Amino acid sequence: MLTLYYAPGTCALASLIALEESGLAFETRKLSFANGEQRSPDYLKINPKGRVPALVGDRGVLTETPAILGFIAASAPAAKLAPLADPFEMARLQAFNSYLCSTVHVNHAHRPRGSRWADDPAAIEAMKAKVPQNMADCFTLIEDMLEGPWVMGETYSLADPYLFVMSGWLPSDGVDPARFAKVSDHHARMLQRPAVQRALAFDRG
Ligand SMILES: N[C@@H](CCC(=O)N[C@@H](CS)C(=O)NCC(=O)O)C(=O)O
Repeated sequence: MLTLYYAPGTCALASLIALEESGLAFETRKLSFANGEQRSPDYLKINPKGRVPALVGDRGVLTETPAILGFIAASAPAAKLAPLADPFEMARLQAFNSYLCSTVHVNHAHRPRGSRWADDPAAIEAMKAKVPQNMADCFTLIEDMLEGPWVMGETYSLADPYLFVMSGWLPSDGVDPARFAKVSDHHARMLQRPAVQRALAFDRG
């Protein structure tokens, strides 16, 4: 049995959707960021980074969304959530997810989590002011990359829930999603998927 450590409104939603899509048996543990549970001694024993998601299984703890998504896809080959047998396509998928993790998510975090990078309130405000531009630049690139209904083209993969989560942050980051027609279509298409609906019901529940 897998256990996903989760907090509502976070990037952990991508892993939750992936688990819902996979057919793997899993349970969830919700953390309250409002109560600082991600930094509680008990949770830090599971993930010393103090972040979600963390996925716990028989062999130990996995963190970092691209790694968790890759693990889920490889653990449920029948669900066809990644091009596991094609090294080049697999690398393309990982490149996309790595970009979301290392660049898009980090650009977003400069709005709610600027104190990670600076103590000076003026510097924190300056970082926040830059978020709409940085996010729009990222999504201009992503919009140009999208060539089909899904990130990988005709085939749904675990890049899709991850993009869905990041594009869902655009309004709160001061970017009008309507500027990106293909990204907006992708978001709407994702909302039709039962796995996404189940995950969102849990997120909001
Ligand atoms: N690189 C990590 C980032 C994880 C991360 O930053 N998660 C945020 C939620 S989106 C978090 O747990 N923040 C808690 C905090 O900063 O205290 C991943 O992709 O999984």
